[in-house]
Amino acid sequence: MKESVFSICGMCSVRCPIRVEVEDGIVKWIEGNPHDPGMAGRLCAKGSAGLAMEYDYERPQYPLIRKGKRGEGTWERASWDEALDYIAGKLKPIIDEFGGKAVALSDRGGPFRDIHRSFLRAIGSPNYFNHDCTCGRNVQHASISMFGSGRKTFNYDFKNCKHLVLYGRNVFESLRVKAANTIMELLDRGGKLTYIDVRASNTALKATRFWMVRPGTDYALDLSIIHTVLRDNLYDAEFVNQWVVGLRELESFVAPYTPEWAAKETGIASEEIVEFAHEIAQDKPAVIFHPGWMMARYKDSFYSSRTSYILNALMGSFEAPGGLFFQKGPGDAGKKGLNTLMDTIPKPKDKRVDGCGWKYKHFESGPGLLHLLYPAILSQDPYPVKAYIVFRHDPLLSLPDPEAQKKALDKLDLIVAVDSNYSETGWHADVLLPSATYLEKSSIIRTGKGLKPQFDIRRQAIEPRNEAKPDWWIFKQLAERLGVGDYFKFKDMEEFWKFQLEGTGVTPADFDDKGFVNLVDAPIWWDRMNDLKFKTPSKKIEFVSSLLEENGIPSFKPYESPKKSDNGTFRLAFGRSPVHTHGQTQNNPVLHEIMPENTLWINAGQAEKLGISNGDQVKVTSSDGSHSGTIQAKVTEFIHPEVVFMVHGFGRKIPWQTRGYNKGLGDYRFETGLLDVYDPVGGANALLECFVKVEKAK
Ligand SMILES: Nc1nc2c(c(=O)[nH]1)N[C@H]1C(S)=C(S)[C@@H](COP(=O)(O)OP(=O)(O)OC[C@H]3O[C@@H](n4cnc5c(=O)[nH]c(N)nc54)[C@H](O)[C@@H]3O)O[C@H]1N2
Ligand SMILES: Nc1nc2c(c(=O)[nH]1)N[C@H]1C(S)=C(S)[C@@H](COP(=O)(O)OP(=O)(O)OC[C@H]3O[C@@H](n4cnc5c(=O)[nH]c(N)nc54)[C@H](O)[C@@H]3O)O[C@H]1N2
Ligand code: SF4
Ligand SMILES: [Mo]
Repeated sequence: MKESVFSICGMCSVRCPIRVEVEDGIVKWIEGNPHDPGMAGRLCAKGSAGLAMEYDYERPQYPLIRKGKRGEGTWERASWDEALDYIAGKLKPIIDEFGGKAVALSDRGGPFRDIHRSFLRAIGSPNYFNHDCTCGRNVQHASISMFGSGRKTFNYDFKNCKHLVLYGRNVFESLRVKAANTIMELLDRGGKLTYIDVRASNTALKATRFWMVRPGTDYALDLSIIHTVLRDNLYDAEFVNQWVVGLRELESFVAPYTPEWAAKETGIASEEIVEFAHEIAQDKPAVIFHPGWMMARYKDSFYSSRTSYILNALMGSFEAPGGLFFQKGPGDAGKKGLNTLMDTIPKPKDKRVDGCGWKYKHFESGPGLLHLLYPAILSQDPYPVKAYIVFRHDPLLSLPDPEAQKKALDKLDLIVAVDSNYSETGWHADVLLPSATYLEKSSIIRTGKGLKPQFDIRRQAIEPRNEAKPDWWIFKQLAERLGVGDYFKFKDMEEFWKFQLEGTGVTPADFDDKGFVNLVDAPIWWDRMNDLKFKTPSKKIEFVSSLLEENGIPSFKPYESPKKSDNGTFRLAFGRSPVHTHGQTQNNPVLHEIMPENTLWINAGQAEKLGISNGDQVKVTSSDGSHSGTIQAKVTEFIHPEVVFMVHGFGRKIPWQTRGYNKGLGDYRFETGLLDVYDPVGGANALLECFVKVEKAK
């Protein structure tokens, strides 16, 4: 029998809408949801490789309980009852003696969190974490400091944009299918793209203007652009007068940061900076400075992230066609939102173990900061944490310095991993539970915010293969075993959807035709001069931030030049390949074939000094000498001399993944000593404060 199922891709965290064709219980075809104009049937390579992932036998098939030492890879197959009883048997005495707060859980964030977060809440733990300390935290906190709400308050109207400015936001390789398509259209109709990176990525090749900056100097560049915009009166005065607090303070702060000064720091000619400032002023307000992620991985990236938001405000781009728009939810459409399980469970009274929200008032408490869990485990301050559940997250690969992490993790009585692949963290866990893949499970309904808010659905396409189980089932089972099953009364996802949709006027059957339900017909735009909803105390955009000032933190931070490197020592930069997702696809049969290993990009001049030719094997050593490995050199003019680059996620060490095993090098393994190096104001791990030695391999 043939079936067509609307669902949501799970090959990366973008979660694009898809249509899946199933014949006699086997997936035959996956494509972008044709009813969604942004997708129109299109999918990226990773999304298409969902088929290869699904039918790969080198992924967890049944529950495993560790027998040998942690990480050694000696496992015993268990039934679900055995595995769940084992976990509950360990968690119960921990909760009895130390309270629910002694259990921490981390995940990948995103829209499908209600059930496992409810589980954590039900056992009385405030210690929920996600991946964001390694991703968007500095930008998140920069946004909160200026607008009173996080980075996802806004989205980008690429469709009408006249000039898009990207700092290492490699849109054509680090993909979001819809955004990449719309930005291609922007270029086709003559819109401008200014791209700033330390190397020429594929996005640089398509850009109108490419600036190869010295690593870590985006802040200097932005300060000089702001300087020029204010000096030459290029900003949207009407918008700024209406909505901005702190313009005068900004003006005096940027006074010394001239384009001539910035040219020396960044390597970008001062005339080009001035020309650029005048160009964007002509295109305003249809200008977007995308704060991205990659200017946010240094020790002071919080402040550079703020400058990109400041530039958007100076251009008056908020709620202007072609600029940044407020993402509207069901409430803004006059509709009721989804019910959540979390709301039915009392909030734990204990404070977070990482200090977020109380010891560090400027850090949002929501997902906290995972890197602060490790010192708390070691010191037992403010209280002991004894168990860690890691769900759809691989911290040993995504946070710096796996060996340093293991020192803390090994103090725990229990580590449980729930994953649909073998992850580095799962391999080091005590129990590894095989999670159903996105094709094998239904997920909770998600709210899609935007100009036209909607609800969308991930529907199960096929039965789980082997013994995998959907995550909602796993957490419900654990809750029942721990005596809090009353909160999880739903029998299956169908029943949970009904609970979510109660009172909204929408039913699960409404998703049958297209996989989503629009809550409005026309896009919702607010009046940008009179009706913007900033959540700061002043209800304005706070260049001078009340949140920061109240916590004794300056709103503007003087520029400090990043550390220079030479003589065979380089800053190690990393990024994505369009055909891989972090560390989870290196063993995918198809994606492995397309890109089996990574290379080390090195500047041609530097390579010559070191006697390295294109294609040579080179030895890379971490700054403390504790880790090294060899990799093929890619010698190119198109990378800044102070930096070397490798695609993230390779160098996997799980022998059961025979294709990806030991192929290429893992950037994260070179980030030694960086687990506790983070931006003190933004909170994110300073992944780019990493230096390595490079030499020709013997
Ligand atoms: N050195 C270095 N570190 C980095 C980065 C870098 O480029 N270099 N990138 C950073 C960034 S931006 C991010 S976002 C983080 C990402 O770090 P992570 O969030 O850890 O990475 P992901 O690859 O998204 O996936 C985590 C795990 O989810 C599993 N998974 C996938 N689908 C499912 C599912 O349906 N169910 C379950 N249970 N599990 C599933 C995958 O197999 C994988 O093991 O890493 C950060 N860390
Ligand atoms: N194919 C694919 N797409 C993805 C993902 C994936 O795993 N695979 N992951 C998704 C996730 S979680 C995220 S967060 C996004 C990340 O999306 P991006 O941030 O756009 O992508 P990255 O590839 O991590 O990094 C982009 C660039 O930053 C540059 N860079 C390094 N240092 C500097 C600097 O000092 N200044 C500037 N201006 N640039 C610098 C690097 O050279 C690199 O080219 O991608 C998402 N999309
Ligand atoms: S970007 Fe590609 S892999 Fe990620 S969700 Fe979309 S289609 Fe899937
Ligand atoms: Mo990310």
